[in-house]
Amino acid sequence: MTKETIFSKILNGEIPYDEVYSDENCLAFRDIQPKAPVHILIIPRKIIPSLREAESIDAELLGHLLLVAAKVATKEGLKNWRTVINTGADAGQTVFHLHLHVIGGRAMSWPPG
Ligand code: DGP
Repeated sequence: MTKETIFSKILNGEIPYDEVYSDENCLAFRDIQPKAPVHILIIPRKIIPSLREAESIDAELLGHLLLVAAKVATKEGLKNWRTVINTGADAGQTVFHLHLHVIGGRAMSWPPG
């Protein structure tokens, strides 16, 4: 069963977004609430609510998303960046369509809050 989210609406062209990269498997666009000078979201076109629901059949897709993260970060001129996947509400996930954050353009601390 697929559940509609704000990201499926973006994929369906129902709401506007600032595209950074697109291919047949994923879409990358700028986060509407950026936490750093560069904050890009990468989402698979396949609806997977979170990493928890990803399956072995998704292995190639998940690897592709990581390679796209590196591609868009490099395209943005970043040499250092953070790639984040929040999984579950307590981890900070608010949109239940699997997505990678690519965050960069400033120094970051560790651990995250
Ligand atoms: P997370 O908290 O990991 O589920 O990240 C969801 C991110 O999605 C959050 O940083 C804000 C962003 N976001 C929410 N709604 C929209 C939207 O309509 N457009 C864009 N571009 N980003 C959105």
